[in-house]
Amino acid sequence: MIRYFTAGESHGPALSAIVEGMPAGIFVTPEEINKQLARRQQGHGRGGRMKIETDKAEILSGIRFGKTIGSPISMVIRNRDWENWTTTMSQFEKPDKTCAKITIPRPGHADLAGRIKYGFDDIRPVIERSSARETAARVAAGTLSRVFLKALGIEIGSYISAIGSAAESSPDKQLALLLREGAEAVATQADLSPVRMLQKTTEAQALAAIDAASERGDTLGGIIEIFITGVPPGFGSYVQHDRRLDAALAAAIISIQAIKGVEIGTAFENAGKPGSEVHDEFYLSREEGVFRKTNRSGGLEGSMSSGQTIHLRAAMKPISSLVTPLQSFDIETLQPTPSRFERSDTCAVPAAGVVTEAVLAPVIANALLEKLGGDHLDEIRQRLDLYRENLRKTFRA
Ligand code: EPS
Repeated sequence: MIRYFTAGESHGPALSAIVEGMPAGIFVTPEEINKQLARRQQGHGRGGRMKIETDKAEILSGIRFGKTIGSPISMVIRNRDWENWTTTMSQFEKPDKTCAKITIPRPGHADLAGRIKYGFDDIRPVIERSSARETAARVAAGTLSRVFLKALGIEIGSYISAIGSAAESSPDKQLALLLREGAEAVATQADLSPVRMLQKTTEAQALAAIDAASERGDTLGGIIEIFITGVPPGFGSYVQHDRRLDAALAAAIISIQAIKGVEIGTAFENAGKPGSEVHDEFYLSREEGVFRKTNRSGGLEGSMSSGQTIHLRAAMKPISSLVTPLQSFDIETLQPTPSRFERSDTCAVPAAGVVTEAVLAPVIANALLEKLGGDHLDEIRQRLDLYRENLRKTFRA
């Protein structure tokens, strides 16, 4: 069972992650982790922090001669910005008079609920840990599972289908062709766009929308399309609530900062249609065995993988730190006051797509380990090859 924890404040010395339960024998390079961290920093509409940081992971344990050894893997991502925050975020010195308390919560962020929960008289500690900065550590941690899955022919990729009102007309044949290569082909193609979109017309509309939002001191959210290819049928289980794969996948996505909606396949569209226009009917052929001509279920049936491409959709709310203030109040004076601006992004939807890929990898890796077990990549690969071989012989017309 793969588990991970992250630690670190946005403006503290560093972020860190500990990943427990990775099987042994997986080839890991800092370059692969740093490639994913670099992907997370991209995107038109990212804020000033991305000009300060060049996120890189320092691996401190769990790897020998380039391969995992089954023990916990710990990593650190230094915050270059820390040198500008050593007073405000001092660990042991007492706050000096230059360290102004934050007493005006940002509507939409963790500020007010966090202050109430912990009873702080200064909202700074809430801002620091609730920041989307933490997702850098999650990308580092999730990349280990991503590499493990890739070695077994399972790939994860995403692209952005909407930013603000700029939304693609419908997934076109380009997406189908990319998915035939594997989900990473979708991510690679999306990465060529400054907003990680596949359609040039939608990209142009999104770039204009982001610039217009920035001009008026506003922010934008959007929709992320996530795909997982190569997952055989039968991962997850319907027998207990905490073994349902769709629930675990949805929970991982919803746990990302600013993600407020998750959809499996075209669930909300399906909800408005009769079953006869929704359920993916079964067909048989000698070459493919059982196949379907549609995938409205998003590759998940009865909370198990169906063997089709897993397709999830995520809705990201517009970032909560606006240059143009919203109505707020001062928690000390209880006087109405405009919200304060905390440096941020105009739009971080492209980056959030990279984060969704990283947080889903451990979920799929755990579903694979639950189904097949194993402590070393070679042992697990043998078991998966046998499972796939048996599937190839099943339901052959
Ligand atoms: C982010 C780091 C943060 C924010 C942003 C994303 O850095 P800083 O607070 O120093 O500017 O820019 O965080 C948010 C959008 C948020 O709402 O918390 C990052 O590394 O992704």
